Amino acid sequence: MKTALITGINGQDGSYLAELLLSKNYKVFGTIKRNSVAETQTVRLNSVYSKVTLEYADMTDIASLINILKISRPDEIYHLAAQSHVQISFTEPVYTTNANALGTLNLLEAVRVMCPMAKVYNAASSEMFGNSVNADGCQDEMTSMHPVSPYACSKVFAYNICRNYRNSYNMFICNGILFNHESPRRGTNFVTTKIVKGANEIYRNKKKELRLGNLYSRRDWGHAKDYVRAMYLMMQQPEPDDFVIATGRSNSVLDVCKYVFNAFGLDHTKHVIIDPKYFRPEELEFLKGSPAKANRVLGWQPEYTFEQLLDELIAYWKEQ
Ligand code: G4F
Repeated sequence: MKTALITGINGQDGSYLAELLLSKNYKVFGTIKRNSVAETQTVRLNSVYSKVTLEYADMTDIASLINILKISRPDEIYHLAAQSHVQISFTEPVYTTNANALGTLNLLEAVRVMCPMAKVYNAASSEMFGNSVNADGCQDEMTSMHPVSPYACSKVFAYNICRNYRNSYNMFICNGILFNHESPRRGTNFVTTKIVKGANEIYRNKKKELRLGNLYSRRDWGHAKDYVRAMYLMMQQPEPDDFVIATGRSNSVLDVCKYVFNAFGLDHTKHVIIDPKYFRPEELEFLKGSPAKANRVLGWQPEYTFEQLLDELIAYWKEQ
């Protein structure tokens, strides 16, 4: 039986990954960050709560990381914990950098000293590319990185320090450069869920409008379930490497609005209001990933289309 440790197990990806690893007979440990409302912290883990071992840990506190490594003795570490909201990273740039950049270094140092044979997956991000795009209109593993937010800068540091530790200490560390991925477990302040939840409230006459920021930015949206499968596959390779995980399709925020409002029988032009409050000081305009390397090396393909993903979100929020 293999043992896995998931940092940030109570997030969207952590919860799906825990389910996947348990189905493969792993013993699963996970870290959660203490917050003042403990009751709601583990709702995403309802289906696996009794089967995983949870410990408080904080990426900014290396002692807590040493503690969980000592308790769990993992074969595989999936490092997902982060301050993951791009706009909030402009409001809390120092915390974001401490948690995401130095937090990753804390983990690598703890692993290097305590269990250097453990494999490490690092949650890198398509945000790292900023507005750089290849001539073919995609981003891939070779695309240069020009981050445009404190979040993205912190992820570039984490990505690079992972490569540095891999090369310097011969550790098994891979970076998953994941493009946007969503699900019914996505937080309500990310745009897909905000739109579906908002349209549902308008449909039920609870609200009249939905206030959004930039409708013209484009993202490559996939389903979190497909993306955690890619994380697992990376960790089963003979050699550590970095992989872009994406669908190869780009849609605008406006496309999401049109599809979702239409599914509720609503006209988005009557309800969506542009509110500068949600504009970012610097915006990443266009993401479209090329998953060619992941297709070729990992045999990974997404199972959900953009429309199937939105249909699942709509069905979920209609039930709430
Ligand atoms: O849903 P978002 O907040 O996701 P964003 O910023 O692309 O980041 C997500 O994906 C990254 C991978 O590419 C992850 F690394 C990161 O952790 C996170 O999971 O925003 C998507 C787009 C942006 O262009 C934003 O400006 O939607 C635009 N948008 C327009 N109105 C809005 C809103 N975003 C949010 N959150 N809220 C709005 O009202």
